[in-house]
Amino acid sequence: MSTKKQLNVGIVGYGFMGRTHANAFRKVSNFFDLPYQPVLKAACGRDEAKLAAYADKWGWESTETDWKKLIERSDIDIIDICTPNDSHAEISIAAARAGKMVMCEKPLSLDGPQGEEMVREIEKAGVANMVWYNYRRVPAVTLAKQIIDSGKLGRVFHYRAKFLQDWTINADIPQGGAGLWRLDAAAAGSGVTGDLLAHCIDTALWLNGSIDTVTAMTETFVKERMHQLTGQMQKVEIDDACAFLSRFSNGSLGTFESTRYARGHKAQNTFEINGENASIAWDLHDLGRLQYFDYREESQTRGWKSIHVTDTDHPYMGNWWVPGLQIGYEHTFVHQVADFIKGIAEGTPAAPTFRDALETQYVCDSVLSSARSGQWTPVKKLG
Ligand code: SOE
Repeated sequence: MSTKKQLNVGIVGYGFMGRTHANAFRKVSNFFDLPYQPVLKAACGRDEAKLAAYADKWGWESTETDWKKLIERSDIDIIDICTPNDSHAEISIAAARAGKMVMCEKPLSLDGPQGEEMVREIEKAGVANMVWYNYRRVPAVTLAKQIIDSGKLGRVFHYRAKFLQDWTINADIPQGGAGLWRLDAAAAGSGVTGDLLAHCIDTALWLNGSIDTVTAMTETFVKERMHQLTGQMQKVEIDDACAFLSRFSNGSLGTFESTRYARGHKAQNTFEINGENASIAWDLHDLGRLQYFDYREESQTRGWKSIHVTDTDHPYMGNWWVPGLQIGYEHTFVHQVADFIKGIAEGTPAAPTFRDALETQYVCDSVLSSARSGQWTPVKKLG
Protein backbone atom coordinates (compact mmCIF):
# COMPACT_ATOMS: atom_id res chain seq x y z
CA MET A 1 0.00 0.00 0.00
CA SER A 2 1.44 3.37 -1.03
CA THR A 3 2.11 5.92 1.72
CA LYS A 4 1.69 8.78 -0.79
CA LYS A 5 -1.28 11.08 -0.61
CA GLN A 6 -4.07 9.49 -2.62
CA LEU A 7 -6.07 11.14 -5.38
CA ASN A 8 -9.35 9.33 -5.72
CA VAL A 9 -10.64 9.15 -9.26
CA GLY A 10 -14.29 8.77 -10.26
CA ILE A 11 -14.66 7.97 -13.95
CA VAL A 12 -17.85 8.52 -15.96
CA GLY A 13 -18.06 6.20 -18.99
CA TYR A 14 -16.60 2.75 -19.61
CA GLY A 15 -16.11 2.56 -23.38
CA PHE A 16 -12.92 2.79 -25.43
CA MET A 17 -11.69 5.87 -23.55
CA GLY A 18 -12.77 4.40 -20.21
CA ARG A 19 -10.24 1.65 -20.86
CA THR A 20 -7.38 3.92 -21.95
CA HIS A 21 -7.86 6.13 -18.89
CA ALA A 22 -8.22 3.29 -16.40
CA ASN A 23 -5.05 1.74 -17.76
CA ALA A 24 -3.24 5.08 -17.34
CA PHE A 25 -4.40 5.63 -13.75
CA ARG A 26 -3.34 2.08 -12.85
CA LYS A 27 0.11 2.22 -14.43
CA VAL A 28 1.30 5.77 -13.87
CA SER A 29 2.81 5.27 -10.41
CA ASN A 30 4.74 2.20 -11.57
CA PHE A 31 6.69 4.29 -14.05
CA PHE A 32 6.66 7.89 -12.81
CA ASP A 33 7.75 9.19 -9.41
CA LEU A 34 4.82 11.34 -8.46
CA PRO A 35 3.83 13.02 -5.21
CA TYR A 36 0.30 11.65 -5.39
CA GLN A 37 -1.09 8.21 -6.07
CA PRO A 38 -4.23 7.98 -8.22
CA VAL A 39 -6.73 5.47 -6.88
CA LEU A 40 -9.43 3.92 -9.07
CA LYS A 41 -12.19 4.72 -6.57
CA ALA A 42 -15.43 4.59 -8.54
CA ALA A 43 -16.67 3.92 -12.06
CA CYS A 44 -19.98 5.28 -13.28
CA GLY A 45 -22.19 4.21 -16.20
CA ARG A 46 -25.84 3.51 -16.96
CA ASP A 47 -25.73 -0.17 -17.93
CA GLU A 48 -25.22 -2.04 -14.66
CA ALA A 49 -23.97 -5.29 -16.18
CA LYS A 50 -21.46 -3.59 -18.48
CA LEU A 51 -20.36 -1.29 -15.68
CA ALA A 52 -19.80 -4.19 -13.29
CA ALA A 53 -17.75 -6.07 -15.90
CA TYR A 54 -15.65 -2.95 -16.62
CA ALA A 55 -15.10 -2.15 -12.94
CA ASP A 56 -14.11 -5.73 -12.23
CA LYS A 57 -11.70 -5.97 -15.16
CA TRP A 58 -9.90 -2.70 -14.44
CA GLY A 59 -10.02 -2.74 -10.63
CA TRP A 60 -12.41 0.11 -9.81
CA GLU A 61 -13.29 -0.15 -6.11
CA SER A 62 -16.97 0.78 -6.46
CA THR A 63 -19.65 1.71 -8.98
CA GLU A 64 -22.40 4.31 -9.44
CA THR A 65 -25.11 4.36 -12.09
CA ASP A 66 -25.84 8.09 -11.70
CA TRP A 67 -23.03 10.56 -12.33
CA LYS A 68 -24.69 13.11 -10.02
CA LYS A 69 -24.26 10.66 -7.12
CA LEU A 70 -20.63 10.18 -8.07
CA ILE A 71 -20.06 13.92 -7.93
CA GLU A 72 -21.78 14.16 -4.51
CA ARG A 73 -19.37 11.63 -2.99
CA SER A 74 -16.92 13.18 -0.55
CA ASP A 75 -14.31 10.47 -1.23
CA ILE A 76 -13.81 11.53 -4.88
CA ASP A 77 -11.12 14.11 -5.80
CA ILE A 78 -11.08 13.92 -9.62
CA ILE A 79 -14.00 13.45 -12.00
CA ASP A 80 -12.78 11.95 -15.27
CA ILE A 81 -15.25 12.29 -18.16
CA CYS A 82 -15.25 9.65 -20.92
CA THR A 83 -18.81 10.09 -22.12
CA PRO A 84 -20.06 11.20 -25.56
CA ASN A 85 -19.46 14.89 -26.29
CA ASP A 86 -23.00 16.10 -25.56
CA SER A 87 -22.61 15.43 -21.82
CA HIS A 88 -19.13 16.92 -21.28
CA ALA A 89 -20.49 20.35 -20.34
CA GLU A 90 -23.16 19.27 -17.86
CA ILE A 91 -20.91 16.80 -16.02
CA SER A 92 -17.81 18.99 -15.92
CA ILE A 93 -19.71 22.07 -14.73
CA ALA A 94 -21.45 20.10 -11.96
CA ALA A 95 -18.13 18.51 -10.95
CA ALA A 96 -16.34 21.87 -10.84
CA ARG A 97 -19.14 23.42 -8.77
CA ALA A 98 -18.72 20.54 -6.31
CA GLY A 99 -15.02 21.40 -6.05
CA LYS A 100 -13.72 18.34 -7.93
CA MET A 101 -10.77 18.42 -10.27
CA VAL A 102 -11.94 17.63 -13.80
CA MET A 103 -10.33 15.67 -16.61
CA CYS A 104 -12.44 15.65 -19.77
CA GLU A 105 -12.17 13.65 -23.00
CA LYS A 106 -11.70 15.61 -26.22
CA PRO A 107 -13.25 17.57 -27.79
CA LEU A 108 -13.97 19.89 -24.88
CA SER A 109 -17.52 20.73 -26.01
CA LEU A 110 -20.07 20.61 -28.80
CA ASP A 111 -19.02 24.11 -29.93
CA GLY A 112 -17.26 27.30 -28.89
CA PRO A 113 -20.12 28.98 -26.94
CA GLN A 114 -20.64 25.84 -24.86
CA GLY A 115 -16.87 25.62 -24.33
CA GLU A 116 -16.84 29.23 -23.11
CA GLU A 117 -19.42 28.41 -20.46
CA MET A 118 -17.30 25.41 -19.34
CA VAL A 119 -14.15 27.55 -19.11
CA ARG A 120 -16.03 30.23 -17.13
CA GLU A 121 -17.37 27.71 -14.63
CA ILE A 122 -14.17 25.73 -14.22
CA GLU A 123 -12.10 28.87 -13.71
CA LYS A 124 -14.64 30.32 -11.28
CA ALA A 125 -14.42 27.10 -9.26
CA GLY A 126 -10.61 27.27 -9.42
CA VAL A 127 -10.21 23.50 -9.82
CA ALA A 128 -7.44 21.75 -11.74
CA ASN A 129 -8.61 20.77 -15.22
CA MET A 130 -7.34 19.15 -18.38
CA VAL A 131 -8.60 17.84 -21.73
CA TRP A 132 -7.31 14.50 -23.02
CA TYR A 133 -5.61 15.52 -26.28
CA ASN A 134 -3.30 12.56 -25.89
CA TYR A 135 -1.25 12.82 -29.08
CA ARG A 136 0.73 15.77 -27.67
CA ARG A 137 2.29 13.22 -25.37
CA VAL A 138 3.62 10.80 -27.93
CA PRO A 139 7.36 11.17 -27.13
CA ALA A 140 8.17 11.89 -30.81
CA VAL A 141 5.54 14.69 -30.90
CA THR A 142 6.85 16.19 -27.66
CA LEU A 143 10.36 15.99 -29.14
CA ALA A 144 9.10 17.86 -32.20
CA LYS A 145 7.82 20.58 -29.87
CA GLN A 146 11.25 20.82 -28.19
CA ILE A 147 13.04 21.03 -31.56
CA ILE A 148 10.65 23.72 -32.81
CA ASP A 149 10.96 25.73 -29.58
CA SER A 150 14.76 25.57 -29.82
CA GLY A 151 14.43 27.54 -33.08
CA LYS A 152 16.09 24.88 -35.29
CA LEU A 153 13.44 25.18 -38.03
CA GLY A 154 13.83 28.93 -38.44
CA ARG A 155 10.92 30.78 -39.99
CA VAL A 156 8.04 28.35 -40.58
CA PHE A 157 6.42 28.35 -44.03
CA HIS A 158 4.10 25.32 -44.04
CA TYR A 159 2.09 23.17 -41.63
CA ARG A 160 0.44 20.09 -43.15
CA ALA A 161 -1.79 17.69 -41.20
CA LYS A 162 -4.02 14.70 -41.94
CA PHE A 163 -6.19 12.31 -39.97
CA LEU A 164 -7.54 9.55 -42.20
CA GLN A 165 -9.82 6.63 -41.36
CA ASP A 166 -12.07 4.29 -43.37
CA TRP A 167 -14.55 2.74 -40.93
CA THR A 168 -17.81 4.39 -42.08
CA ILE A 169 -17.71 3.68 -45.82
CA ASN A 170 -20.39 0.98 -45.51
CA ALA A 171 -23.78 2.73 -45.78
CA ASP A 172 -25.40 -0.01 -43.66
CA ILE A 173 -23.54 1.12 -40.54
CA PRO A 174 -26.19 2.77 -38.37
CA GLN A 175 -25.78 6.05 -36.53
CA GLY A 176 -26.33 6.85 -32.86
CA GLY A 177 -26.31 4.84 -29.67
CA ALA A 178 -23.53 2.86 -28.04
CA GLY A 179 -20.34 2.72 -30.08
CA LEU A 180 -21.79 4.77 -32.94
CA TRP A 181 -22.61 8.08 -31.28
CA ARG A 182 -19.71 9.62 -33.26
CA LEU A 183 -22.00 9.45 -36.33
CA ASP A 184 -24.86 11.26 -34.58
CA ALA A 185 -24.53 15.06 -34.70
CA ALA A 186 -26.72 15.51 -31.61
CA ALA A 187 -24.28 13.49 -29.49
CA ALA A 188 -21.02 14.36 -31.23
CA GLY A 189 -21.54 18.00 -32.28
CA SER A 190 -19.82 17.36 -35.62
CA GLY A 191 -18.18 14.55 -37.56
CA VAL A 192 -14.52 14.32 -38.44
CA THR A 193 -14.00 18.01 -37.60
CA GLY A 194 -14.62 17.61 -33.88
CA ASP A 195 -13.50 14.00 -33.63
CA LEU A 196 -10.32 13.80 -35.70
CA LEU A 197 -9.33 17.27 -36.93
CA ALA A 198 -9.63 18.49 -33.33
CA HIS A 199 -6.58 16.32 -32.57
CA CYS A 200 -4.67 17.81 -35.53
CA ILE A 201 -5.71 21.33 -34.54
CA ASP A 202 -4.69 20.86 -30.91
CA THR A 203 -1.27 19.61 -32.02
CA ALA A 204 -0.92 22.41 -34.58
CA LEU A 205 -1.78 25.17 -32.10
CA TRP A 206 0.74 23.71 -29.69
CA LEU A 207 3.52 23.30 -32.24
CA ASN A 208 2.95 26.27 -34.53
CA GLY A 209 0.86 28.82 -32.61
CA SER A 210 -2.56 30.25 -33.22
CA ILE A 211 -4.62 30.22 -36.41
CA ASP A 212 -6.10 33.49 -37.68
CA THR A 213 -8.39 32.46 -40.52
CA VAL A 214 -9.63 29.36 -42.37
CA THR A 215 -11.45 28.29 -45.52
CA ALA A 216 -13.02 24.85 -45.51
CA MET A 217 -15.10 22.28 -47.36
CA THR A 218 -16.97 19.35 -45.88
CA GLU A 219 -18.95 16.47 -47.34
CA THR A 220 -21.42 13.92 -46.03
CA PHE A 221 -21.11 10.99 -48.43
CA VAL A 222 -23.83 8.81 -46.91
CA LYS A 223 -26.86 11.05 -46.53
CA GLU A 224 -29.13 8.77 -44.48
CA ARG A 225 -28.45 6.05 -41.95
CA MET A 226 -30.64 4.03 -39.65
CA HIS A 227 -30.57 5.52 -36.17
CA GLN A 228 -29.95 2.84 -33.53
CA LEU A 229 -32.07 4.55 -30.90
CA THR A 230 -35.16 5.29 -33.03
CA GLY A 231 -34.89 2.40 -35.49
CA GLN A 232 -35.69 4.94 -38.28
CA MET A 233 -33.69 5.97 -41.34
CA GLN A 234 -32.56 9.51 -40.48
CA LYS A 235 -30.61 12.25 -42.18
CA VAL A 236 -26.90 12.15 -41.39
CA GLU A 237 -25.94 15.56 -40.02
CA ILE A 238 -22.23 15.04 -39.41
CA ASP A 239 -19.36 15.84 -41.77
CA ASP A 240 -17.84 12.60 -43.12
CA ALA A 241 -14.85 14.46 -44.56
CA CYS A 242 -13.38 17.91 -44.10
CA ALA A 243 -10.47 19.74 -45.64
CA PHE A 244 -9.38 23.24 -44.79
CA LEU A 245 -6.69 25.80 -45.47
CA SER A 246 -5.49 28.12 -42.74
CA ARG A 247 -3.26 31.10 -42.10
CA PHE A 248 -1.30 30.91 -38.85
CA SER A 249 -0.41 34.04 -36.85
CA ASN A 250 3.30 33.34 -37.48
CA GLY A 251 2.72 33.82 -41.22
CA SER A 252 2.81 30.14 -42.19
CA LEU A 253 0.18 28.39 -44.31
CA GLY A 254 -1.69 25.34 -43.07
CA THR A 255 -3.47 22.51 -44.86
CA PHE A 256 -5.61 20.04 -42.92
CA GLU A 257 -7.55 17.02 -44.14
CA SER A 258 -9.66 14.44 -42.40
CA THR A 259 -12.05 11.73 -43.55
CA ARG A 260 -13.54 8.41 -42.54
CA TYR A 261 -13.61 7.40 -46.22
CA ALA A 262 -9.91 6.88 -47.01
CA ARG A 263 -9.97 3.16 -47.82
CA GLY A 264 -6.92 1.47 -46.32
CA HIS A 265 -6.27 4.03 -43.60
CA LYS A 266 -7.29 3.14 -40.06
CA ALA A 267 -5.86 6.06 -38.10
CA GLN A 268 -3.29 7.87 -40.18
CA ASN A 269 -2.63 10.95 -38.10
CA THR A 270 0.30 12.91 -39.54
CA PHE A 271 1.92 16.31 -39.60
CA GLU A 272 4.80 17.89 -41.49
CA ILE A 273 6.28 21.32 -40.83
CA ASN A 274 8.60 23.06 -43.28
CA GLY A 275 10.87 25.82 -41.99
CA GLU A 276 13.62 27.82 -43.66
CA ASN A 277 16.37 25.68 -42.12
CA ALA A 278 14.72 22.38 -41.39
CA SER A 279 11.60 20.24 -41.74
CA ILE A 280 10.02 17.82 -39.34
CA ALA A 281 7.42 15.09 -39.90
CA TRP A 282 5.52 12.51 -37.82
CA ASP A 283 3.06 9.69 -38.53
CA LEU A 284 0.98 7.89 -35.89
CA HIS A 285 1.38 4.63 -37.83
CA ASP A 286 5.09 4.79 -36.96
CA LEU A 287 4.68 6.75 -33.76
CA GLY A 288 8.10 6.05 -32.26
CA ARG A 289 9.92 7.86 -35.05
CA LEU A 290 10.36 11.52 -35.89
CA GLN A 291 11.57 12.47 -39.38
CA TYR A 292 13.96 15.41 -39.48
CA PHE A 293 15.78 17.18 -42.32
CA ASP A 294 18.31 19.94 -41.62
CA TYR A 295 19.55 21.96 -44.59
CA ARG A 296 22.51 23.26 -42.56
CA GLU A 297 24.16 19.83 -42.48
CA GLU A 298 27.12 19.07 -44.74
CA SER A 299 25.65 18.79 -48.26
CA GLN A 300 26.95 15.38 -49.35
CA THR A 301 25.49 13.48 -46.41
CA ARG A 302 22.51 15.73 -45.88
CA GLY A 303 19.13 13.98 -46.00
CA TRP A 304 16.02 13.07 -44.05
CA LYS A 305 16.84 11.21 -40.87
CA SER A 306 14.54 8.99 -38.94
CA ILE A 307 15.02 9.56 -35.22
CA HIS A 308 14.07 6.51 -33.17
CA VAL A 309 12.61 8.27 -30.15
CA THR A 310 13.49 5.71 -27.49
CA ASP A 311 16.57 7.11 -25.76
CA THR A 312 16.61 7.99 -22.08
CA ASP A 313 17.03 11.69 -22.89
CA HIS A 314 14.00 11.70 -25.19
CA PRO A 315 10.74 13.04 -23.65
CA TYR A 316 9.15 10.57 -21.20
CA MET A 317 11.39 7.69 -22.35
CA GLY A 318 13.66 7.64 -19.30
CA ASN A 319 10.62 6.42 -17.37
CA TRP A 320 10.08 3.34 -19.52
CA TRP A 321 12.36 0.48 -20.59
CA VAL A 322 15.86 0.75 -22.08
CA PRO A 323 16.98 2.62 -25.24
CA GLY A 324 15.69 1.02 -28.43
CA LEU A 325 12.51 -0.41 -26.93
CA GLN A 326 9.40 1.33 -28.16
CA ILE A 327 6.22 2.32 -26.41
CA GLY A 328 2.78 2.87 -27.98
CA TYR A 329 -0.61 4.52 -28.02
CA GLU A 330 -1.70 3.67 -24.47
CA HIS A 331 1.40 5.27 -22.99
CA THR A 332 0.31 8.73 -24.15
CA PHE A 333 -2.53 8.54 -21.63
CA VAL A 334 -0.12 7.50 -18.88
CA HIS A 335 1.99 10.58 -19.71
CA GLN A 336 -1.10 12.74 -19.56
CA VAL A 337 -1.94 11.56 -16.04
CA ALA A 338 1.71 11.98 -14.94
CA ASP A 339 1.77 15.56 -16.20
CA PHE A 340 -1.62 16.34 -14.67
CA ILE A 341 -0.47 15.12 -11.24
CA LYS A 342 2.86 16.98 -11.51
CA GLY A 343 0.92 20.10 -12.46
CA ILE A 344 -1.27 19.81 -9.37
CA ALA A 345 1.76 19.35 -7.13
CA GLU A 346 3.71 22.22 -8.66
CA GLY A 347 0.74 24.56 -9.08
CA THR A 348 1.41 24.91 -12.83
CA PRO A 349 -1.55 23.43 -14.71
CA ALA A 350 -0.61 20.88 -17.34
CA ALA A 351 -1.86 21.69 -20.83
CA PRO A 352 -4.20 21.51 -22.54
CA THR A 353 -6.46 23.04 -19.90
CA PHE A 354 -10.12 23.72 -20.69
CA ARG A 355 -9.05 27.21 -21.77
CA ASP A 356 -6.40 25.81 -24.14
CA ALA A 357 -8.91 23.35 -25.58
CA LEU A 358 -11.40 26.17 -26.17
CA GLU A 359 -9.04 27.54 -28.82
CA THR A 360 -9.41 24.25 -30.72
CA GLN A 361 -13.22 24.63 -30.50
CA TYR A 362 -12.95 28.11 -31.98
CA VAL A 363 -10.99 26.75 -34.96
CA CYS A 364 -13.53 23.92 -35.42
CA ASP A 365 -16.42 26.41 -35.31
CA SER A 366 -14.78 28.59 -37.98
CA VAL A 367 -14.02 25.55 -40.14
CA LEU A 368 -17.65 24.38 -40.03
CA SER A 369 -18.96 27.88 -40.58
CA SER A 370 -16.63 28.42 -43.55
CA ALA A 371 -17.73 25.10 -45.07
CA ARG A 372 -21.33 26.36 -44.90
CA SER A 373 -20.66 29.86 -46.25
CA GLY A 374 -17.84 29.11 -48.69
CA GLN A 375 -15.97 32.12 -47.28
CA TRP A 376 -12.64 32.64 -45.56
CA THR A 377 -13.62 32.90 -41.87
CA PRO A 378 -11.69 34.45 -38.99
CA VAL A 379 -11.03 32.40 -35.88
CA LYS A 380 -12.21 33.87 -32.59
CA LYS A 381 -9.31 34.61 -30.23
CA LEU A 382 -9.15 33.42 -26.64
CA GLY A 383 -10.19 36.19 -24.23
C1 SOE B 1 -12.49 7.73 -33.80
O1 SOE B 1 -12.47 6.52 -34.48
C2 SOE B 1 -11.34 7.80 -32.79
O2 SOE B 1 -11.50 6.78 -31.84
C3 SOE B 1 -11.34 9.16 -32.09
O3 SOE B 1 -12.53 9.38 -31.36
C4 SOE B 1 -10.13 9.27 -31.19
O4 SOE B 1 -10.08 10.53 -30.56
C5 SOE B 1 -8.87 9.05 -32.05
O5 SOE B 1 -7.73 9.14 -31.25
C6 SOE B 1 -8.91 7.72 -32.74
O6 SOE B 1 -10.11 7.63 -33.49
